[in-house]
Amino acid sequence: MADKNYDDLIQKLADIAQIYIKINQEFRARAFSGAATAVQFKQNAGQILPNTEKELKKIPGIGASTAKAIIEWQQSGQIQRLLELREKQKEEIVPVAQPQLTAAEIEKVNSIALFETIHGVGEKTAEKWYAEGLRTLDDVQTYKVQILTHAQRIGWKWYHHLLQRIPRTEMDTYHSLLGQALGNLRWEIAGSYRRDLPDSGDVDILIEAKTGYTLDHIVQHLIAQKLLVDKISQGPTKYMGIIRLSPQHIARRIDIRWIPAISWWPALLYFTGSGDFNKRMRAIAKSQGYILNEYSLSIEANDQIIAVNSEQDLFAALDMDYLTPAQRYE
Ligand code: DCT
Ligand code: MG
Repeated sequence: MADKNYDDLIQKLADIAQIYIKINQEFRARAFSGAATAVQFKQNAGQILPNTEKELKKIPGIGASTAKAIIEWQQSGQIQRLLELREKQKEEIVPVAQPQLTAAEIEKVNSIALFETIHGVGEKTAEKWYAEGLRTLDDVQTYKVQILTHAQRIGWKWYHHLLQRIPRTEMDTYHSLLGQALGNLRWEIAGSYRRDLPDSGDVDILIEAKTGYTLDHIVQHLIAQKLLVDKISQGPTKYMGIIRLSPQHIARRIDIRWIPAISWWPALLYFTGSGDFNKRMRAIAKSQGYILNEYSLSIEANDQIIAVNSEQDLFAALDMDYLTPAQRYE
C-alpha cells in the first residue's frame, strides 16, 4: 500500500510556520501554515501528493517555496529550511525581550490560512474575520449569514468541491458538451486545459461575441441544460459561476468571457496563460514599445492597435519564436 501518512510532513511545515512567527516573518509563516493545512486536507481525503513542483503548486495553499520543501521531504524525509531555521535559533543570543510565541499568534496565522481556502476569501477578508473573533470553519458556519458576501456564500456552499482539481477527462466532457451548446459560435476552453495540463482548477471559456447573440443567451441555455448550477456574478462580458455535470458529480468553477472579435487573439493568448508566461510576454512587449493585454497589442506611443489574425501573429510582432500553448509555462 502506498504511504499516505503525511503527519511528519505536516508537523515539519507547521514547525517552520511557528519559527517564522517567532521571528516576525508573518507572510512566510502563513505560506507554510497554509501548506500544512493543504497537506492535511489531502491526507484526510486519502489522496497522495504529487511529486513534482509543478503539480504540487496547483494544490490550493501550496506555493513555490512550500512545493520545494515538500519535494525535499518526499526525497529525504527532511526539510533543509527547518534544519537551518532551528540552527539559526540556537545560535541567536537570547535577547532580553525575545518576542514570545503566543498561542494566539499561532492561531492567527493558522486561521487566516484556513479562511483563505474558501473560494472568494482573500487576505483582507481573512484578516477581518480573524479580527472579528472568527477562528475556525465552524465559526464561519455559525456566522455565515452575517459575514459572507454573495460570492463567498457560493464558495462556502461548494467548499469541499472547489478544493479539488478537475481531471482532464472531465474537462474533455465539458469541451464536447459546450461544443454542442455553442453551435457555430467561435469559442475555446482556455487556461490550463488549453495548455494540455493533466488537470485544471476551473473551466475558462472564451466565446467570440456575435451579432444577434448575448452572453446571457448562452448562460440561459446552459442553465436550461442544468449545467450551470450557481451564479457568482454576471455582466455583459463576463459570467462567473458553478458548473456541474450532474448532481452526482463534483461542482466546478467556470468563467465565461464574451470577447469582441477584434480582441479574440489577444484574449485567447492572455486567458491561455500561464500567468508567468503572460508576465514575461508583456515585459517583452513593453521593452519594444508595445502594450500587450487581453484586449490588444498596441503601440505605446500612439495607442495604435496592431491588427493580428492568429496567436502566431502576436508572437511574430514581438520577434518571438512561436510557442504552442503547452510550451507556455513561464
Ligand atoms: N491569468 C494571468 N494572470 C493572473 C491570473 C490569470 O495572466 N494573475 C491568465 C492566465 C491564465 C488564465 O488567466 C486563467 O487563469 P487561471 O484559471 O487562474 O489559470 P490556469 O492556468 O487556468 O490554472 P488552473 O488550472 O488553476 O485554472
Ligand atoms: Mg483555469
